[in-house]
Amino acid sequence: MKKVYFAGSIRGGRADAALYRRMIEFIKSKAEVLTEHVGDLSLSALEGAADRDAAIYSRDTAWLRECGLVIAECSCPSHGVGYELCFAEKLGKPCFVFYNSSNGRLSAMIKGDPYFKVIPYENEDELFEKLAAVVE
Ligand code: 6IA
Repeated sequence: MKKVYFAGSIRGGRADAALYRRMIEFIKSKAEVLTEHVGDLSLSALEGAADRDAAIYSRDTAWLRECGLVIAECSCPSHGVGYELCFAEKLGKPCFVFYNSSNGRLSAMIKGDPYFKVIPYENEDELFEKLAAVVE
């Protein structure tokens, strides 16, 4: 079974958390998701203790090494997701970057990097159709 690292904004803002959860549930019907907590609606976006952040960094980078591919939802800008994409690129992991082209703004540093498979969508039907093509 494919192992998916799903990336979505946490401290960058939780406006799309319910969408992340729907995407994660969908991916889980076809693959293993290592980062289910990204879709946890109760996850706090508050600053955490430095030692906790160090543990998160070390666990997430281990999962990035372990995964077979990265799926990122980038409509809500996030430093962490940008970092994860760059880290995954350096590891040679396939990276699929979704963003809502009607109301999202994607950084030129992601949109302009030919390594990333950038997948714009305008509504959820289109998003899930395109997501199915990635995980099938
Ligand atoms: O900069 P951001 O926080 O928006 O970065 C979000 C990305 O970093 C996600 O794709 C996660 O994989 C990773 N990440 C950030 N925070 C966490 C976390 N707990 N647990 C796991 N992965 C994380 C944060 C809890 C804290 C806010 C108290």
